Amino acid sequence: MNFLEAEFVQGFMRMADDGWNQGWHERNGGNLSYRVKPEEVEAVKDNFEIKQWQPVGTTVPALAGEYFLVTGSGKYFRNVMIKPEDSFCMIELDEKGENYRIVWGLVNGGRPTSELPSHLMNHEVKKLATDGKYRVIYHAHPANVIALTFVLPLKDEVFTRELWEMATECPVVFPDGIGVVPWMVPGGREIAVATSKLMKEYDVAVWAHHGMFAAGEDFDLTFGLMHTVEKSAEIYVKVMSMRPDKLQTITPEDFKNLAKDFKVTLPERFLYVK
Ligand code: 2HA
Ligand code: ZN
Repeated sequence: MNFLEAEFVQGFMRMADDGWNQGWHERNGGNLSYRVKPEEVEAVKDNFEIKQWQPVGTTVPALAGEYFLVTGSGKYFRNVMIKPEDSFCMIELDEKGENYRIVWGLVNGGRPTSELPSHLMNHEVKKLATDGKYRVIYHAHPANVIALTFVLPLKDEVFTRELWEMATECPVVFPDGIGVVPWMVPGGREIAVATSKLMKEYDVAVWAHHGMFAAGEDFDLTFGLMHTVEKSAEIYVKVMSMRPDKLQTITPEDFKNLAKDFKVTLPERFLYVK
C-alpha cells in the first residue's frame, strides 16, 4: 500500500492540519507523534527507506522495537498536507529503546521533533498505564492556555479547577485534571522527565509560558482534548477581560452532582472551597 494512503497516516496528517487551522502552530511550533500498530507497520513496510541509527537522548525500554510517526524538527505543521514526505517521518526504535532510525519520510534530510524525548517518555508512561491503548502524544502552542500561565499560580489544582469551571463538559472530558510544568528549557531530557511524571496522573500537561501536551487513544480523542482545554482557557480569558470576578459559577456541589450522573470520579483535591 502507498504510505500516504494508509488510514493512520491520513489521520496523522489531518490532525496536524486541524492544529494548524486552529492557530496553534506558528512557524515550526508544536509536534505530534503516533505509536503505530504492528498491522499498520506491516501494511506500509514496502515503502521503507531505512536510515542510520541515532540516539534518542533518553531510554524508553517499554517501547523497544516500536514504530512511530513523528513530525520533523524545524518542520511546519502548515506544510504537512502539501509536502508530507518532507514534514514528518516514521521511526523505528532499537531493542533497548535507546536509538531510533528513520524508515520513511524527511526526504530532504532532518531529524524527528526536538521534543522526541518528551514524546517517547510520555508514550512509555501511557502505554504502561493504559495496557497499550494510548497511541497519540500532541504538543501545541495554544494562545489562551499559554496566557493563563502568566496570571494563574502554576499549580495543578488551580489550573484544573479554573478550567473545569469554564465549561460544563470539562470535568467529563478530563476528570483526572491537568498537570503544570514550571518554565523549563524545552527539548531535553529534564523537561521530558517532568512531563512524563505528570502524565502518570493526567492526560494533559501545561508547559508554563510555552504550550501544552495532550495524550490519548486516537487522533480524535487527543485533538478533542487539546481543543476542549484551550476552549475553556479562552472562555476564562474572555470572562476575566470583562470583569475581575465571576457573578456565578459551577460550584463544588454542582461538580459532585455532575460526577454522579456522568459516572466520572473527580478527585476531592480539585473541589476545594475558595
Ligand atoms: O518547535 O514546539 O517545543 C517545536 C516546539 C518545541
Ligand atoms: Zn513547543
